[in-house]
Amino acid sequence: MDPDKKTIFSGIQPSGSITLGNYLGALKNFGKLQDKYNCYYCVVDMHTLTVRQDPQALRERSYQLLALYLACGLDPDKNVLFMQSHVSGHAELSWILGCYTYIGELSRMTQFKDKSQRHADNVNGGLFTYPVLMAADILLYKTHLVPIGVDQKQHLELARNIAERFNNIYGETFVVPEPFIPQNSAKIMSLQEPEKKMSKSDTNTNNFILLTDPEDVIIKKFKKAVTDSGCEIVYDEENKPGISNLINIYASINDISRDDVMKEFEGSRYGDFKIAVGTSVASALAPIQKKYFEYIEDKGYLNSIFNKNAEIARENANKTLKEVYEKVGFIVNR
Ligand code: ATP
Ligand code: LTN
Repeated sequence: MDPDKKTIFSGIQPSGSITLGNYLGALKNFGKLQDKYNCYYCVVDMHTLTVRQDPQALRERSYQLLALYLACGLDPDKNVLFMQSHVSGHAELSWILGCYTYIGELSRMTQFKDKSQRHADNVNGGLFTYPVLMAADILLYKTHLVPIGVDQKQHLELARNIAERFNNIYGETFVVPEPFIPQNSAKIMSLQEPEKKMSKSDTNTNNFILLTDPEDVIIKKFKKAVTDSGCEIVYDEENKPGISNLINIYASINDISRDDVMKEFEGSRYGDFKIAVGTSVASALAPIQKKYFEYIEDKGYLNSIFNKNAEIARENANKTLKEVYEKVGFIVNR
């Protein structure tokens, strides 16, 4: 770790197949930051247990996520790519931070309210304290910047509040992290129901594009995407959520602005625009898919990355934990 560089931490749950929303909202940005910052990108497996998981599928999806990190261009020598459960410090710090978090704060989290409605038969303690574990992930590495989609902003604000509260009591300990949220792709919406977020746990497969979807499936899903009345390709989130979402996707996948997209497609028909979006997405994903299918075959290599990086993460996590243990008054024996 270069002491002159600031630190980045982000995590994705291996709770399903990764969507275009995860890619444009988070993953695509990760690679851009690897030269300027010390970067930790975590497979946050412990978070997934807040919803029931099939053990074998969870293990497989954890490898798949690492293979995707690599396929998206994250260099394993420049980024600490690791599994949350390999570093016990995440759970240890989470316990401590939980004692500095109020039930009122956790009750206000919209993801908790949303997921406890969707999984009403399993509203467990982990689902409620989920944001504390997320705060521990981030604060453990004295993170400056957290690349996330806009749906995670509320959790990040809570992490900031916890860090400030702890620092006020015990003196400067944690860095108070800032969110890093992309402009055009902070919230990619569902293709069939553009008023809700594209989500990998959606039951309707036409709502999302998976990073591993073949080209014909991608184009078919975009052709079927719900658009709005009217015929102009203009950005208007409120009155034209479907077209606005497609404009965001096209802008973000091609690294251009919304205005550029509107200029390019001035006078075009919805149908032609949808095909152009599908083609752009498919061609951007093709090289990622090729690499992904190579990496996923090589479990030995994936395990070697997990093992090497768990050690690096552990070493840095331990430094923070030791400092925290001392500050709260434990007899340190680590
Ligand atoms: P689920 O859909 O099962 O609730 P998720 O995809 O929202 O899961 P994660 O896998 O943990 O949750 O998300 C990883 C990252 O992707 C987070 O930074 C999140 O903000 C971002 N993200 C998720 N969905 C979108 C989306 N539709 N648009 C932009 N960013 C997203
Ligand atoms: N809560 C996030 C995943 C997550 C995360 C993190 C993101 C867990 N720990 C730390 C950024 C930093 C989610 O559900 N998308």
